[in-house]
Amino acid sequence: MAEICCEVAAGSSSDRKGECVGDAGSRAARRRRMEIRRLRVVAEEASAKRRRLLEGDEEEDAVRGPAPRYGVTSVCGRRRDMEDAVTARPGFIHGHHFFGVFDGHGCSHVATSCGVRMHEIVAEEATAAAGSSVSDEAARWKDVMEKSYARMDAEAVGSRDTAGPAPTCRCEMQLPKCDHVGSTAVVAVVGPRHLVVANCGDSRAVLCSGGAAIPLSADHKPDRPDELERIHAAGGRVIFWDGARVFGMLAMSRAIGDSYLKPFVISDPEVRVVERKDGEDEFLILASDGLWDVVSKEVACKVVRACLRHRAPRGGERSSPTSSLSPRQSSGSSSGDEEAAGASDGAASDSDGEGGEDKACAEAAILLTKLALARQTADNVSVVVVNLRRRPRS
Ligand SMILES: [Mn+2]
Ligand SMILES: [Zn+2]
Repeated sequence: MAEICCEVAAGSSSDRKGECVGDAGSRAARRRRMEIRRLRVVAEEASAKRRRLLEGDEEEDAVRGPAPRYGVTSVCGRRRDMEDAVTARPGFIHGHHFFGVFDGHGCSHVATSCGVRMHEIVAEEATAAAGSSVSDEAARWKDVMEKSYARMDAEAVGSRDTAGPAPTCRCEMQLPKCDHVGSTAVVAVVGPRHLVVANCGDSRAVLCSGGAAIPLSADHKPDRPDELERIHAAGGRVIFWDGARVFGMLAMSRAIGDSYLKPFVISDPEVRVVERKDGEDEFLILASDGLWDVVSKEVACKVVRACLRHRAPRGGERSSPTSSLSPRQSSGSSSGDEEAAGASDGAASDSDGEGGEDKACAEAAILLTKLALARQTADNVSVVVVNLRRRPRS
């Protein structure tokens, strides 16, 4: 990893920068700067507290603690264009926390729209659903997510027709009809009792619980048997052209946007609602395929566990989070890691306070990203790590 030159740029609220510069043996191509955008999140606590998703708030308050600790990275990597977007909004509705990874294709603007809008839409739909007669929380969240994805898709497709700030994106050059643009969307809502994961496309959510790496999403690939059947039933075809692609074009069977491939490519999410298991649940990882193409969920969970373990207890001695990696993976990376960690000092709020952004989780996300880059991922890499261990109430 030492040969990777990466720049860790803190979020807009901070102008700190850190750099880990590769050794002299670096190839020019690898010297390309990789921006790690650490997204500083402003919790919208004030407005969120006024909203109520669930009934029986007093009871719910008993299991609500501070926002979970989390860390986020999103890097361009070896790609020419950055088309991923990520979102973290602790407290986006009362007692619930939103995380999302959006991996764009064709251009970045649909992923960017998802990053800006999805949590707002989900908050609106969840708030509206709070008054509904559906008592089953899993069914209610499924409905909320389905409505939210449909609205997000309509906005993404419709936004090209509406007036707005002049987009500066690449697909502007493909006008008049630029409908060959879309994005994956994997979204996690962490509630007091449940984890809700909605997915459309091939980004993934993995839960580490009881020492096991548990997938909470299943990729929408055109050759997945049920997806293939659905596409055929709609009159579509899947052609193998550098992998299975809908009409030989898109390598996924569901996405936000991509109106040119409707109704074969749909935006309906698959939704999983799982109960939280305190004592077993460790953390949640959301990431784009730039990570999962080169890092298995088991290895990813090992890396994150090592980072979180070495961070606890707070203020204690900490060894390198890379120490449990194989020599090849960790060789030469320690100085870079220290600088990356140092660079995050200003932006991360450590583990205390209400904020939720956390150094250990940020380190875990950065380390996973570096591992993907070291393993020659050809894609953008975006990673969100959410620590599911509850903090004691202050
Ligand atoms: Mn990707
Ligand atoms: Zn665009």
